[in-house]
Amino acid sequence: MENNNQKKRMLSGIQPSGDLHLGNYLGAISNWAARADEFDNYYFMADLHTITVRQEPADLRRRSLNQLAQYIACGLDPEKNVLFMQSHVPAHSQLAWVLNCYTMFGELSRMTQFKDKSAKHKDNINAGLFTYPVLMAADILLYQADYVPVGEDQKQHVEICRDIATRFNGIYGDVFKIPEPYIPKAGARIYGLTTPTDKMSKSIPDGCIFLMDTPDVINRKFKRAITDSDTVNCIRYDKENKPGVANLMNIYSTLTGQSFEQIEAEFEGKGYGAFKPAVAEVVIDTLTPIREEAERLMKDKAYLNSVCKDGAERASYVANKTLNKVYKKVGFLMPER
Ligand code: ATP
Ligand code: LTN
Repeated sequence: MENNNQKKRMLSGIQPSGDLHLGNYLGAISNWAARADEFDNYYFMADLHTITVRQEPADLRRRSLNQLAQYIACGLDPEKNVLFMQSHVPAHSQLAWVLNCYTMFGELSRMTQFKDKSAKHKDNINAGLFTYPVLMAADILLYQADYVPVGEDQKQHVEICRDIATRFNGIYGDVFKIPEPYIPKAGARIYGLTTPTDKMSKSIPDGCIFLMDTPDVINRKFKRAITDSDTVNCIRYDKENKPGVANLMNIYSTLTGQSFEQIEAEFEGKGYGAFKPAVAEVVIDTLTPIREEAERLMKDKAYLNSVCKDGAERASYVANKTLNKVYKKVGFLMPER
């Protein structure tokens, strides 16, 4: 379980299956960037996971590189974080195969994401969609990660990873570090602006604020945000009866650091007409510098490619050490050198 560095290790990834949005930023990426000095950090584009749903190859390639530019623009400095493409480190696929043989059909059948995605993509319920959590476990365990910073919806995947690692360690000794999910207190689940009881997701673009949205688009989306189903036009945190307002308050609170009580006091006597533009404004203030920096980086393909190359080398070094250990433990004959 080597990690000679004294710092604890953080690792996470996002699928380049669409453009990054405010949910990804508040639930995941902003927490990665905020902790860069404290931890030893590995972040990747989960492109292998992305093909569990059919993709247009040219789009996938473009989005993978754009996502890297957006990671950097969100504050992930490639000097302080190992940034890489999952498919550039073959050990991910190699360990996933081994772990497939230590994961049970029953436990994979219970995964919420599998149930949701197979309901959504009825014509393509492929084996990759089913074994998605095993590849994710390989991603995490290869790096002996201590913490996996993700939004709440990914907690179940980190839990099955812990179960697989514990099972494997039970047979072969301490091969894998058992990771912990690292879920932010604020922003763990941002809901869609037009569907405030479902998580904000790229699949409902009208209610989703993308990192690359311009101020005009952001203003328009907030203007159309659903506020509540009762008729009382006041700013009060009531998740049950006013989920739309609660979601806007959560976004505002996460970005400004104000508590719900402070927000209620600030908007006392004012209605949604004042609150919605105020939320839009703090979102625009946060996202504008990110968008501008990402646009600049997206034009510099040579730089992005050099970050990928360096990241893949540094990641492979760590990943291959774990993979070799696993290969020895399970009894594979090591090739003569
Ligand atoms: P999909 O639309 O396919 O479900 P997504 O856009 O929700 O995807 P993922 O790739 O599933 O994004 O998630 C990437 C990371 O962002 C994960 O750590 C996830 O927990 C986090 N995340 C995604 N959506 C939200 C959200 N609405 N609120 C908080 N965190 C989120
Ligand atoms: N399933 C994750 C993406 C992901 C991931 C990982 C996250 C793939 N491998 C390893 C953390 C650690 C999602 O965000 N949808």
